[in-house]
Amino acid sequence: MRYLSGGESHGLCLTAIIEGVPAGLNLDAEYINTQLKRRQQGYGRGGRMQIESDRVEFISGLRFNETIGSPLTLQIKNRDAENWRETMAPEGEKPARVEPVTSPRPGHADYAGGVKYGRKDLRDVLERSSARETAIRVAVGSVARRILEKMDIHVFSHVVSIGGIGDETGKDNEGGQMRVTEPQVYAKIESSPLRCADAEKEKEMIGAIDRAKEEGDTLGGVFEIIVTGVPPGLGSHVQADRKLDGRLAGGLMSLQGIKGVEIGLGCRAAAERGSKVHDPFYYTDSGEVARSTNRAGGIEGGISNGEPLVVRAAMKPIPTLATPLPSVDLATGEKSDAAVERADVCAVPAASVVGEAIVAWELAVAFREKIAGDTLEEMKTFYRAYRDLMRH
Ligand code: EPS
Repeated sequence: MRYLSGGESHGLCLTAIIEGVPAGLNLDAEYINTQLKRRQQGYGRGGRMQIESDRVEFISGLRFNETIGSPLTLQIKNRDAENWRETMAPEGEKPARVEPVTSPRPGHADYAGGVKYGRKDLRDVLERSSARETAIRVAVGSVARRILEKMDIHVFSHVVSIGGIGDETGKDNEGGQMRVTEPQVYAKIESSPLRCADAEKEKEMIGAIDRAKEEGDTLGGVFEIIVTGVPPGLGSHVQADRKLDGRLAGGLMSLQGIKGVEIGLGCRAAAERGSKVHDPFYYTDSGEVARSTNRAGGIEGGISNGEPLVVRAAMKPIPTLATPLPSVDLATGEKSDAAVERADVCAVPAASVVGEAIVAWELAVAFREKIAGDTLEEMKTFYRAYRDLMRH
């Protein structure tokens, strides 16, 4: 499976073409829209989310709510495009009243992208580098999530910390993180404005977001993705680009603002002895191979090992500051303040939903490599056969 997307933040729409989705997968817009809505939530988001109400349209590949094997084309309209018609016109002369963006924001793609593509108006860069693009990634990830659900694989996420204020739920990797997937705990996370299971910590986080906003500043944080039902054998140790941990980390690092990815114990493993890092094996009473801990986070040697997948990603604070950092004006050669665009104060809860979509995509791609098939029916049959073989 592969996909490409296109679309600017204030252009007409975001579009993606996915190839390789099995035929016979049941899909409807509501399923994807529910995920798009989850991405739009979260305390600390900016004005754009009041304008948008993201909804997917199927342009090709779906007939009577079933995939037909041909490329699946998805589209999300930008409602805000109406207000940017003149600034974002694909054709014609640039009107004089359309001001160029010439002072790059430290931390954004503005400067490096402007140099790379030779753009004097940095809007040409920021329109595509904007996290608006994550809306279409969630739509694409929803298709992947649908495939995984059919295989009884389920993706969860929650926010672990914001601005250094932490929620300790499950940080131990001794199995504690699995509490997150319990229905009553996950219901709390889904209804929480910060996707946080700990109500006390959440209050502190909200206070920190309010203070950052008052001061024209922004906040980052850490989210965790947990996937249950992952079979052993996805990814491979035999070649660098087939390793599942590398692919998940690459996918998550490609999300705007992500500066670090950890699998299982992650960086904490470096400070511990081997006996406190690796997960002992044992046989259950019914003779199945089991592990007493899951510090590896479900991956060993670049291959899923049958334990739940546990991945954490660290997001830096959003680079658009209402109280701007010092910058330079590339048009005049003078010092200036960085450009100020409307933006979020904190988007970690939204990023955790996008993280789910990215992990779902990477896992579904790895799953399709292992369990191929042009139809969902074939996939189910092949998967059953693989599971049977594993038992012998
Ligand atoms: C976003 C839409 C954007 C930003 C945000 C994410 O819309 P606008 O620029 O019109 O406000 O709010 O992106 C950023 C903060 C960024 O720096 O890229 C969205 O749909 O999630």
